[in-house]
Amino acid sequence: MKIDKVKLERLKMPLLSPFETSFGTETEKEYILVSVYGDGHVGYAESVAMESPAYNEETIDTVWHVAEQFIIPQILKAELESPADFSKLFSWIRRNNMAKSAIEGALWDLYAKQNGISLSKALGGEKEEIEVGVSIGIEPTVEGLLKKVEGFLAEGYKKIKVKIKPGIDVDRIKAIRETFGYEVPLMADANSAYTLDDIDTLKELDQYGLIMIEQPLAHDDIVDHAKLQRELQTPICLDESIHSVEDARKAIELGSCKIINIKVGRVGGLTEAKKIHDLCQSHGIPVWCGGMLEAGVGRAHNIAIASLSNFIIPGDTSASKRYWAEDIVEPEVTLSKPGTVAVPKEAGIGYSLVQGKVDKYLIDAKVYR
Ligand code: OSB
Ligand code: MG
Repeated sequence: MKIDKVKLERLKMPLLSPFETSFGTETEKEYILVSVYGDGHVGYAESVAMESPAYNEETIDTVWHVAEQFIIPQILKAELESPADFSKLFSWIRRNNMAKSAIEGALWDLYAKQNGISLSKALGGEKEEIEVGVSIGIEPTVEGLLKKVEGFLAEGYKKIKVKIKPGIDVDRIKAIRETFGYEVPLMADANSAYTLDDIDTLKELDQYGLIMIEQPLAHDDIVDHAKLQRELQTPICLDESIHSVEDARKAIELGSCKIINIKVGRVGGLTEAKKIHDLCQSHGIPVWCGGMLEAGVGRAHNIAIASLSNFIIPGDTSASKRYWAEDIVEPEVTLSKPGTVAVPKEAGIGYSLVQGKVDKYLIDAKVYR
């Protein structure tokens, strides 16, 4: 693969409604769209880094910096056989996984297009459709939360994930169970908001038959999570703590979790995501694909990776209209039937960019040759 040109574009899109987590509230989404050009094709990817380093240490600006100064110059000179070689080439760069993933993902799309196969197929995906759920932020009121849950259940979403934080937790989960029953596939995501001192609250949550509790403890912990898992019936799922297949191996060995949320950006790219998928599969650990409020290009990548066979639990890849008045891709991401997204068969990510919409939300751009 010879790369002729790389383009970084910074977009800012308003969210339909604010999204609150234990670490902050988003009202609009800024992100970097990456285009890599080679052999007459263009590969796309979306960086999932946010404006502030609250979910992890990266930001939109650090991704731009690391991509511009270190990754793109080397990629323009390199002769890659396949995007699977990317991680070896850039193992000298410590972490900066979202920066790596943004470029690697675009190379995967380009590679699939050059070979006339879907990104799903290029990655070894087997499913023709994936089951999806929806992530709901911390709503100002219980009533507001119940309304949202009702609407998403009506759309057929196969998993309801609710954000929690200390003081806004048991009441929310209890209200959902009392209103909609125990059949609803329900989980909570704490985004690292608790410590082992909160064990009583976490044990209380244990009564509600949650499919899992996601990242209850510190973002960089796997030891306390192992202690907590021994005290809980509910499976713990790790998100923030897992940055690599090595992290996953250690967490599984320690018993820190029974489920892993794979986010391609957090782990440095599709190649590493697939390695984590394979490792978990060999240990009987189910995985699912998380989200970072992606627009269409990021969602397309999530759909492709979630087509691998051990993505057993519905992911957070809800339809475009969950967050956006209009998406920048065509077709928009929609549910092919309730709670289900069809995996595109077209070459690459299987979604096209609508240039007029990219331009509408564009706030910065730069081309590298
Ligand atoms: O922890 O999964 C998370 C959004 C931003 C940062 C972290 C997380 C999330 C979500 C939203 O839960 C998932 C989505 O709908 O994209
Ligand atoms: Mg999470």
